[in-house]
Amino acid sequence: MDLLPTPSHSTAYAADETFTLAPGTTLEAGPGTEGTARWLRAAVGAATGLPLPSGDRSADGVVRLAVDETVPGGPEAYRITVDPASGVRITGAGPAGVFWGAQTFRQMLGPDAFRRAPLREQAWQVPSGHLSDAPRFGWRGFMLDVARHFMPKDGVLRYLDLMAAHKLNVLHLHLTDDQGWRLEIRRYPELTAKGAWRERTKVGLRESTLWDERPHGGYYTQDDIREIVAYAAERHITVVPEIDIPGHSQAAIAAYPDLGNSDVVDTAALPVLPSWGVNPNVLAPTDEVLRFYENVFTEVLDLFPGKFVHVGGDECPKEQWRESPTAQTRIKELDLEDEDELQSWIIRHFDRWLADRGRRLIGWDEILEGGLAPGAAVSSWRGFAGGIAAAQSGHDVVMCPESHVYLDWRQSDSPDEPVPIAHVRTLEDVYRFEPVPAELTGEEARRVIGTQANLWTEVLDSARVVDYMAFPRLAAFAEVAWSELPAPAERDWAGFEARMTTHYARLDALGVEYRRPQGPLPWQRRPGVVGRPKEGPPPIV
Ligand code: TNX
Repeated sequence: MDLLPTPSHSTAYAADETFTLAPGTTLEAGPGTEGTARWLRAAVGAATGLPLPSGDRSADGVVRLAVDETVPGGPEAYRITVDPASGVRITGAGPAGVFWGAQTFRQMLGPDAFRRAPLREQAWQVPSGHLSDAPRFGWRGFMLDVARHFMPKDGVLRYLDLMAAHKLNVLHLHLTDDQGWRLEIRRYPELTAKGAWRERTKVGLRESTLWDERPHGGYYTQDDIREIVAYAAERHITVVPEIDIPGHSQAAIAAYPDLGNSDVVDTAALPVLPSWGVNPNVLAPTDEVLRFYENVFTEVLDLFPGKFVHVGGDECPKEQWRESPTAQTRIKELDLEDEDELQSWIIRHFDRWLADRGRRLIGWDEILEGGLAPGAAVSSWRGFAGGIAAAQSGHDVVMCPESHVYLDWRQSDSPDEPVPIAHVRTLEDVYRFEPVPAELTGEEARRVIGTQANLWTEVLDSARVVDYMAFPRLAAFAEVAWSELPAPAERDWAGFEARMTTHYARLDALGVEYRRPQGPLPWQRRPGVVGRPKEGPPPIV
């Protein structure tokens, strides 16, 4: 069946006995499984042309969905039993488990079950037997940077479907950055009127002299976000919004110049940034700026019901604060040691502010500098060190080291890779990624609540290029996040590659423009666009 991610527990199938779905096959949806029943009718129904009407008995067999809390392995665990005569039973420990079971069931039906209409008359068969499965991690994340290049709403919904097919359950949306603000905030309309648009765009990275002279931009209205969040929830995916502070904020400053360090630079002259890199124009550490962002986060909380809110915190150069009389006065008033503590003071402020509202702060590992806010969780991106330190001091960690799961890094050392940046990270490298470092033991290791693959889009200017960089590596990542795999060196890479043959057929049926094993197709190359390839193995910080 070539399931991907591979089930964590047992599978036992009889090769020669199958259950065949037929026009009379009914769907019986127990309490708590209504959402999965809707998904099955919409997705599997479309692919097979079978109506799957409601009913608990049928001569053509029944697909039964049920929640049973005694299924071991946590709320996302599930079991599937297929009997040649009576049909299919998908039992989840909770509603999410039923949904992941339905995803497995679609894989069992074959790659054509991933299309949106039947190709021809065919027998929809699943092998009889029993399967039991549960995820290794509760946070199986994918971060999409919609700030550098905007991805219209439809593209995000499509990615939610792709995530669901891979049993990924957290979509981290990087909504704001120097190059664009992508979320409608009612109270501050200029954030999108001005901050969502840039005049032109650097094509390639620093050394590049090429520009795309077309304006670029776009944003999600609050209704778009409600739709995205609801679509995700129906698929048991949580959307974690990121509003990046106090660095990576030039788009906000371009919209509201008082947010910047106007005693150091002429913030009124700052555009939405058309190029890339770590940027000195950061927020001013004033009460007005805190109030502004409290108001922004108030609307964010209203839109995103999930527990975690990401406040960024990465790459905040401190030069302007060092020069700014306002910032220096603040440091003295608060009796702080230095500018790092000033950043930490801002993050702590929002940690408390979010906690008071029943939420939890998560930020990039720089939030460890100058003292980590109590209760905060850390996205460990500069290697594993930040995550290890955070876990050892009792903070929750999402492991997403750039050295392993930054999907904007090039996939081979061929000059044909479109915009070859950073180090080579192959499909096999991702497959051999281990999110829990050996240094962590017992209680500390349990602080690693999950893992995430991050896709930054400086050089990914369309959904087609996003597909190319995300896939197939996101499939390998999904297996790392879901399945109980042996230590990296012992992982069955050949077996994974063999299963990928079937999985490529699923991705083809889904219309994903993944990178082929033999490399980019001619139209996927971008000759002349300058990247920043780096030699040697990636740094393990
Ligand atoms: C670092 S990861 C960044 C991003 C860039 C990325 C490019 C992180 C928190 N900051 O702003 O897009 O590298 O790989």
